[in-house]
Amino acid sequence: MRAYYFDNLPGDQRLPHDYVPSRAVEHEKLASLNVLFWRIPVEGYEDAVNQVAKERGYKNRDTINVSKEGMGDIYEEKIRGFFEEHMHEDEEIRYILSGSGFFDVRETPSDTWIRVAVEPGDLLVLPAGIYHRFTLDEKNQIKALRLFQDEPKWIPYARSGATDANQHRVGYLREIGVAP
Ligand code: KMT
Ligand code: NI
Repeated sequence: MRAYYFDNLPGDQRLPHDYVPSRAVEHEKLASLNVLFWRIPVEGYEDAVNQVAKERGYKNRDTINVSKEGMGDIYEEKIRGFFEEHMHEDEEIRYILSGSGFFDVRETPSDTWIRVAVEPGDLLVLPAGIYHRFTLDEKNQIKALRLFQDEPKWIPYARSGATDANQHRVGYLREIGVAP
């Protein structure tokens, strides 16, 4: 996983959008936004992923294959949807099995995008309430385990005045010390 500030230039979302020179983002910065990260080699990943799942109470999982082949007719629509800025009322937990892509997360309070480039072996946890989006990169394929605590709740809430007031959003801002 590599994280850096998104350059905000227009153009294909699948391009890196890295400043020149790159403006790297340290793992400590991500930690201060409550974004968690583990490296677990894919070869024999089961035990280590099970251990994290046990510690954090992730009882359910499935696999998602984001690619034209994996999704068929809904592919373009899904790609657009993933890239619309949104939040969830639960954590978004992804363990990358193959392929690669970009999770963009909002740094708060600056409201700037941080781009997190993920690759196989990365386990990323986005906290409930964080504004984020996802895109494939130019390789156009990613396969990931999606973990969740109880019943999967995939509802994306597009950023709006309503999500700014959502209790999970407000709770998140309190947790990272941005709201009183
Ligand atoms: C999501 O919710 O944005 C996704 O599941 C993206 C694909 S998982 C790498
Ligand atoms: Ni999401």
